[in-house]
Amino acid sequence: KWEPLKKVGIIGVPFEKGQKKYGVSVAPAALRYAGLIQQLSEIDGLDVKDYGDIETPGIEEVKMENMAHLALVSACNKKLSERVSQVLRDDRVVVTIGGDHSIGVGTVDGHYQVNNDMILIWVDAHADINTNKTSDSGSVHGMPVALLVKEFNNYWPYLPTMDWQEPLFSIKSLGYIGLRSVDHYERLAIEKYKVPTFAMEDVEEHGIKNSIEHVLKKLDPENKRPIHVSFDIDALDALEAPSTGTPVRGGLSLREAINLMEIVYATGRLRAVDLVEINPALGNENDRKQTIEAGLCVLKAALGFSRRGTAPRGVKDLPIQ
Ligand code: B3U
Ligand code: MN
Ligand code: MN
Repeated sequence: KWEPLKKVGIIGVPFEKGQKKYGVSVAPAALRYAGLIQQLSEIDGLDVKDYGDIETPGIEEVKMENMAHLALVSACNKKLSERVSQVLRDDRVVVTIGGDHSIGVGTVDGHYQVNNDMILIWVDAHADINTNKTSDSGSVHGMPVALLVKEFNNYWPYLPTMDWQEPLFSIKSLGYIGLRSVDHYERLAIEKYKVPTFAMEDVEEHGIKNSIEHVLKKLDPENKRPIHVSFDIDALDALEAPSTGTPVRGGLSLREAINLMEIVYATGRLRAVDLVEINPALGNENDRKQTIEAGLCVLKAALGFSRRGTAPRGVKDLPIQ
C-alpha cells in the first residue's frame, strides 16, 4: 500500500540555454519570491527543504550541428541529475523548478538512477522528442525526451560532453498529456513506439480524469511504479499561463491541470515533479502574476493541497468562548 511521502526537496534551476528567449532562468527566483516555500509548507503535514539552485558558470561551448549550447545544457544537467538523486535518497519527493525543459534530461536521469522502475508523464503542448536531425529550431528544450530514451540511441550522433548521461530509460515507460503542437517526426516516433498519448483532442473526448488514469494504467497496470511528472507550463492554455516562451492556444485549463496532479498525488507514488518554461520576462505584470500563480497551484495540487480544505490536526471541536 502506497502512501504519499510527506517530505519534499526543492531544487531551482535558473537555466535558459535550451531555448532562445531571455527570462526563463529568472523563474526559480520569481517563484521563491512569490512564496513557493511558504505556500508548500502550509500544506497539511508537509516538510519542505530547499536544496538551493543549480549553477554551472564558466562552461566552454562545443559546436554541435543543429543543437545550440550543448556543453552548457550538459553541464547543468549533470549537476542537476546528481542533486535530484540526492533528494530522492534523502527520502523526499523532488520538486525541480526550471528553467527551460532541457533540464528534464537531468531530472529524469537523476530519478532513474534511484528508481529504475519509474514511469514518466510528460505534460506539455509539445512532445519534446526531436533529435538534432528532426528539429526545426535547434533548441535542446525540444529534445530532452529523445536524449533520455534508450530506443533513440541510433538516431543520435556522438554528443561531446554528454558521456556522463547513459540513456537507459525506456520509451515504453513514457506517456504524454496535453499535446497540441507536434512536429511530423515527433508524431512518427509516438506512433512507432505506441507511446500512450492524450493530445488535447483526446483530453476533450475522455476528460482529464480518464486521460491521466488511462496513461497510468497503461504504463503501470499493477500500480507499483514510482511516478515522475514533467510539467511544462505551456501545457496550460495560453490564456491561463501567458508568460512562457512558446504559448499555444487551446490547452489545459488550470482546473484540469490541478485535477491531473491531484489524481497523481492520490496514487501515493509521485516521487518527482518538474515545473518548467515559466518566463517572467514575457508579457505584462498581470500575465506574469497569473502564470506564476498557476504554477504554484499545479505544484500544490501535486503535493497534497486539498481544495476541500483540511480541518486542524488532532482537534475535535471549535474553540469554546
Ligand atoms: N517542437 C518545436 C517547438 C517547441 C518544443 N518545445 C517548445 N517548443 N517549447 C521544437 O523546437 O522542437
Ligand atoms: Mn516542454
Ligand atoms: Mn512546451
